[in-house]
Amino acid sequence: MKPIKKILIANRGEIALRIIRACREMGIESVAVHSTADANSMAVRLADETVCIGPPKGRDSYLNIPAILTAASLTGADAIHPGYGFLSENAQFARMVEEHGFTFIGPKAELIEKMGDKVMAKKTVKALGLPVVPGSDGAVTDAQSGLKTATEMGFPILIKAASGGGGKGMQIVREAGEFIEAYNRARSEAKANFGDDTVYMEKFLEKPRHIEIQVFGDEHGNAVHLGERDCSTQRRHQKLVEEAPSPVLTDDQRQEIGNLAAKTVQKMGYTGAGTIEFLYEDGKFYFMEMNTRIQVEHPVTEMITGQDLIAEQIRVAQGEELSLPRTPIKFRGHAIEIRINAEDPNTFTPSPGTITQFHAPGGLGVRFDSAIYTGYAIPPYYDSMVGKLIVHGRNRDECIKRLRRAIRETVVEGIKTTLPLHQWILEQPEFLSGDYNIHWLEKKLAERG
Ligand code: MV4
Repeated sequence: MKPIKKILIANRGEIALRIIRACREMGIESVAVHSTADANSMAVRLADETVCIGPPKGRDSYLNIPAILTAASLTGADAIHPGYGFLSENAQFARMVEEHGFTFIGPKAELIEKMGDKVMAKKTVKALGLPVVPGSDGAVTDAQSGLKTATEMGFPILIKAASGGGGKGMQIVREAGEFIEAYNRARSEAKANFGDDTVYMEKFLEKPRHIEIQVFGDEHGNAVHLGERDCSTQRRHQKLVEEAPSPVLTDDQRQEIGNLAAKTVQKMGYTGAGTIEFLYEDGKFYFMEMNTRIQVEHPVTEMITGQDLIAEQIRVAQGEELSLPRTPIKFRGHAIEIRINAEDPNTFTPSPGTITQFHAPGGLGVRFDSAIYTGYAIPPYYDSMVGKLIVHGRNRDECIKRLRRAIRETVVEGIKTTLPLHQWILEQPEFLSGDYNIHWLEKKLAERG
């Protein structure tokens, strides 16, 4: 046991606030580091201590490892929470945090590294029993052997970057004649984007859903799953709506894939919060990636389980056993999260600026996680997400109605937001019936014009 008394939060925005809230409830002191652009942020107001770590640009501040470690030393923090994005899946950072004598609130650096390499990740989880998409079984190192494998597998196939993720550098190949060119393009894009031209190949699934399982492991060999989140409503690899439970899974399917995911986590010796992402098509799951961080959409799981996932991360990081009920965790009702971005709801052009009026929605089953306030100036340097509205109901229908009501109550003036887009999504018959896949929203938006 290494009790944590003070946590430095290496992040900004709503997740910094979320972590400060967990700290305060646990009697842990919080340190908010911030860029010069975030001096007036809510996290800076609410943290116990603050340290300015650099100029606005991410690479000079929230990605500035020496500045963050120095801030941790100066304030006497004993742990660092990386949030999501920024340094959260940087194995080198996790390693340096530990080498400097701080606790990294996340899994061991080796596992971050392993899951960051998509070829290695796939190999690892396949050996531990997770279903994977049929494919090249490792890297494709030359065009001719790649073409041979692809022809045996049958087209269409997808070429992915080993160091990729998030969809960058993927190439769909629909027939043999296109293969060589696509292969070379995939390699050079992978090199340009990630500094690594290793690629691998999979059978292309045409209409899958994105269903991910929330998992947790501790240092004592315990592991659990907390059910799934369906994140199929996305645009350009940005999730817009996340919900749990998935409208298409049965309880038996949930327990089967959930237990498989938890077993995998246990066998890997994975500690802390993680998410195992799957593609789901025709009743079957296929492993896609494992995220070794807390995710934006974690509140959806908190709403249906009643468990505080950030508090659990902190407990596990200080060496405690999981406090989450070991199987089976009780799931209650339905939850949906919408991401509110400071963007034009039609063109998706970023819309930073000053919020002249703000009123948060409320009432039964409504949660608003955001760091905005009236008079707050949204800096133009970071991600455009300014808040998340998460709603719980006894069932999906009640949840959707409550969400529509909560959106109508929300007032954000002075900037454009994606709130009207969400109200529109919640009127679409495909969304209402749950009959959507990862391509649905983009197709629907194109039809709308
Ligand atoms: C796929 C796929 C279809 N078949 N793999 C996109 C991001 C990266 N993490 C993996 N991705 C995909 N992999 C096979 N074999 C389709 C996608 C995909 C996707 C996946 C999840 C959410 C949104 C997506 C949008 C386009 C493509």
